[in-house]
Amino acid sequence: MITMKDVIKEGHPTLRSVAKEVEIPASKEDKETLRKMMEFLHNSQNPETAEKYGLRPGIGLAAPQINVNKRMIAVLVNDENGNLHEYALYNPKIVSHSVEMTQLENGEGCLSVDRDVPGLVPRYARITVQATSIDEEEISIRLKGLTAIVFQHEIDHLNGIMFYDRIVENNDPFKKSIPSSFK
Ligand code: 4LI
Ligand code: NI
Repeated sequence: MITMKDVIKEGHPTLRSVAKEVEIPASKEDKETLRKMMEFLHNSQNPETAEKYGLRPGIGLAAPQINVNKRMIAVLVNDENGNLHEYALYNPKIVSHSVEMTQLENGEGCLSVDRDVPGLVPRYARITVQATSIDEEEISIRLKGLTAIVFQHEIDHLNGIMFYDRIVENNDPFKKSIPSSFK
């Protein structure tokens, strides 16, 4: 199973490189890696397993964060409306997005960053993502709010981008934002 010692931290060159496309059909190894990434998110959100293995809670994980330089992400999030979104994907791509932007009111955290980085991260309010699911179905999904933010954060990892690269000082304080009470 994946634990925090498998999660590489800022400064590691893999976090700054562009990850490679996964060839479909995926190898058994790639599928197993993706399955373990989703298992990590479940374990990290379960108080018992998180405590037992010392896991920091996360709602998204990208393969480069475990030093696998391939385009795979896992997202497990209970959104601000209480709906569960569980996605394990190969080669996710944002194919369209809103003009409207949003942000997490309390900023973003990352399992690869062991410090609090203050500041707001502007994100598209709505995105459409095309990808191959872990079951190898071509999917197209429309996402908004917190789920859309997590996807953008994870897809950024596939392109060597960290959330703090996008922090802006002059942010519109009246912009609609996602409150920190989403859990
Ligand atoms: C416990 C059990 C306050 C500070 C509020 C915690 C189960 C920050 C928010 C969680 C912040 C769960 C989260 C992300 C933020 C902050 C990620 C708690 C886990 C909130 C997820 C990828 C950014 C995602 C909302 C610096 C590890 N997650 N909080 N950002 N939660 N969590 N991100 N921001 N300020 N990061 O971190 O998984 S997108 Cl589910
Ligand atoms: Ni991250």
